[in-house]
Amino acid sequence: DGPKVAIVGVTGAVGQEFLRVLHERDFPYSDLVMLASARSAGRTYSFEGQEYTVQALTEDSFAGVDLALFSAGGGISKKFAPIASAAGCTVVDNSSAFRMTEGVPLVIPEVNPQAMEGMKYGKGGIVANPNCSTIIALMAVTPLHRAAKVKRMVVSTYQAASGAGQAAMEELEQQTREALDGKPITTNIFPFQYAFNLFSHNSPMTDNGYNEEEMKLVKETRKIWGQDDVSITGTCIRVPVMRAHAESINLEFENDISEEEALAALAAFPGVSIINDRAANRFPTPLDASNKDDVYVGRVRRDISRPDSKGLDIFVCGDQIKKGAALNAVQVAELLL
Ligand code: 2RA
Repeated sequence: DGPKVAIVGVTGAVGQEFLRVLHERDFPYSDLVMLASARSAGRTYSFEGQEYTVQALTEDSFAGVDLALFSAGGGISKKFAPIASAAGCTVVDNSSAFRMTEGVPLVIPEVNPQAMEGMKYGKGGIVANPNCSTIIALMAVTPLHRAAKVKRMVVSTYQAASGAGQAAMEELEQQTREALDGKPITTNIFPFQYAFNLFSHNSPMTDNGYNEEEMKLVKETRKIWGQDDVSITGTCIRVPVMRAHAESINLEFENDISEEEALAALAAFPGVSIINDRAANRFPTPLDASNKDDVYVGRVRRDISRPDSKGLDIFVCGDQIKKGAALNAVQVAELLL
């Protein structure tokens, strides 16, 4: 029978999505262990007809566990993923803790499964789940990259509240009600109004004027594609949308690529759906992508700012909690079976 699976951070938005995705994909676990902070220990969840009691995460939590899905923040991963790995438990880590660590594969299963070749559950090791905005961008851009080799990528993201956690989603809803009722706006998560507003991504600023979210796009793309010479820049923005990110992407290629070739490459790529109806002016929206597995791509058009056929503009929407986190991690776990 299958692996004994631990979920670290089970009470969070992604932790809860892990359960939904494990069920949807009929993941063949033999047993489940639900781990969270001491504060959450004792809470119970019923899952697939079984009652589970959340246990406090400790150094001994991984004895006999074959596979652990982590989504409890970088600090918890940094401390406990190596302990789990040393205990023979293979870790799929959704945090940023090990994404750029030499020797730790950073994997989107449809893009670079070969990076985790030979890894199996129960044998220890860590696989890093990329950042959500990276996953969503690369699900759309990789088929185009394979068709005509991306030379430069410019990404503008419109990121959902879910990326900032359950509390941010709740605050967005509360503020929207307050704004509509003309009541004072509650600002606990962000220092300004989020409802009917948008702002530069809340990740820390770095010394080159880019925030960490933008630098993740740059660094993770190069590692996942195994290509350091691709030029990448981005602007990440938080927008008042609940759980799906949208991204506007401009691409420059080494080789020619037509709109038809681009659409054919996208249509052939697993995990990508196309909404590109110019006649109806109908293209992907975050609500099309919410709670769906696929990443949705549209607005595929030749970049008219170039004199050649080496430029495209596209627009992408993907569910941040699902393909941006929990689904991708469970698909990685399926490669460990
Ligand atoms: C965000 N990428 O959307 C983060 C979530 N991991 O803020």
